[in-house]
Amino acid sequence: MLHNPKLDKPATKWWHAATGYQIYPRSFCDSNGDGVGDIPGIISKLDHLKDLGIGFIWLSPVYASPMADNGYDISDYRAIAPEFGTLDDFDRLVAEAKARGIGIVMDLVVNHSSSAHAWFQAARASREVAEHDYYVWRDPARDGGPPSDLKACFGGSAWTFVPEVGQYYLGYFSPEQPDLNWRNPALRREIYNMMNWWFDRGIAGFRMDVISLIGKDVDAGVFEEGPYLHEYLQEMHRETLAGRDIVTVGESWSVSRDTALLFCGRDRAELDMVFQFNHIVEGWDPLHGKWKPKPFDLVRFKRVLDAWQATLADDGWNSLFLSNHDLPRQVSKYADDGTYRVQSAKMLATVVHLMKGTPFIYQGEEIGMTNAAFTRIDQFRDVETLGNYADAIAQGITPDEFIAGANANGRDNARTPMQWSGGGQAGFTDGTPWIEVNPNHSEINVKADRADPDGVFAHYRRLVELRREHPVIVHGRYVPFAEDDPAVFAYAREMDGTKLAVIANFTGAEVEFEVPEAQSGRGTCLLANYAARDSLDGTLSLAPYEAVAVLMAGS
Ligand code: TEU
Ligand code: CA
Repeated sequence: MLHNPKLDKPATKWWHAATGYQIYPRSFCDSNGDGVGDIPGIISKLDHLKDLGIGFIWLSPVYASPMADNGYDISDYRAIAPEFGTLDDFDRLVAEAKARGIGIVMDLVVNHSSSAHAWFQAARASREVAEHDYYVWRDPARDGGPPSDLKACFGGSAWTFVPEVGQYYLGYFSPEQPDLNWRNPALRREIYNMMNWWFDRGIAGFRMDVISLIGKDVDAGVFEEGPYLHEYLQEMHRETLAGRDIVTVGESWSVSRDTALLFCGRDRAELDMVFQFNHIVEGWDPLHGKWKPKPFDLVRFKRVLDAWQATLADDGWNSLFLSNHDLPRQVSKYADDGTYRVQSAKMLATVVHLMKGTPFIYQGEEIGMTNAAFTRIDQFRDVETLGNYADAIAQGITPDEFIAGANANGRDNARTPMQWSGGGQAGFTDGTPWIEVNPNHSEINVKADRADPDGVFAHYRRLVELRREHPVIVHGRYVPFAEDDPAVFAYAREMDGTKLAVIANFTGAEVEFEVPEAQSGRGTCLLANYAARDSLDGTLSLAPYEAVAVLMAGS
């Protein structure tokens, strides 16, 4: 075979062996009793994260914002929201994290700004100013109505009329989040300068919000992965990312196995990884989406994750996650948040963290936090839930039906306050929290879990440590087995004669599992959520949600 220099093994980067941790600042820790989490609160909890062993924090947006979408609507890209703190607090966070070996990865939200951004305020007042073209404007339809019937993600029309200029602007998510016009080179320059300004403050990278939308062709109706996307990402790379020892993760709800390497292939000079959602959307109703989840199907779920492992086996890099601030709590969604909460939270973590890629822990996941169980619509806070509620009621869905869907899959599940202790308001705040704490904090909290040597935290800490200790976890080839087993998730990782086998029972029942001949053997148990096993041979009787990782001998 001809030697292709592009396919040489890339240098190992710090983030290959690191574990990420996502903080949703509003819900993490409130230092001043106003009910809203803040940066000084985060600093006060850095030792918790150091103990966990993580390499970097993905910090959801802390920029100045009217908080229509909790910071995913930025009104000043170079300022910190006063309710979260000051720029000094932010610099202190970077320094204090760095002193603990932790990088700060910021959230880059540049598909849209807030409607309160100075650019938009200028843009909406006149067609003559340069900023007008920073946004996406279209003339009214003949009847004066919106240019198309495009719906906004958070309910209502995606088009909003501004009488001052006689035009509609695009707000793909909501009217408070006008889309930026990436076709305008001056706008792109502004964004690159802003990114470099943050890099100069010492950040470790960016998570890029809905980045696959920036190359849209509005008139052609192509929004996701539009014709200009990769041109812009390559320009962004040249202008800001090149030569820096940082990490980038692009969020994309559309990226597929066919397009993943366009973002993160090593010859592309674009991004390091993508957050893809194929395994998440697999569990949604094809017609009614997230509000009507389908029953969990392990075989299909494995098929999606196995396929992504195969696609990015030799080029690109996977991000590994089941949870974030937009998703339900994983122990509630994929496992058992009742009787087997602790065992099943550990099982999920084992399966995810021992795959090839960079794992992300969402705040509270490391103690097995569960979904909220709201009963009234006024308990919800999320713009998506509330916006879709109005639309759903108008379509004849009953409030109870809607609330059931929101409890199963709504975003507020992940946004109830971090449960630090069993005390009042879970130790999150001395005041009244912006969203109710989960009443189960009396039982599920950091203090109690960490005091237990068999707690969920101890298991996560071990997983994070194992990744640093064993190159086979970072680089080994992923080899799934028993792919058609409806109850067990099983795979091996292999490298230079070393083999790690992972076997996990995804059900609340005892399961008999026949170890395939090729995977049989004895070794050292690296991790288990029941008694250690060192022999994988013949028929294993797996306890409910049992998970085991064995480093095979002779390897
Ligand atoms: O999310 C992208 C996005 O498309 C979500 O709205 C997603 O479809 C939804 O949450 C699934 O239920 C990103 C951010 O992660 C999210 O918090 C923001 O609201 C959104 O972009 C707009 O910035
Ligand atoms: Ca506060």
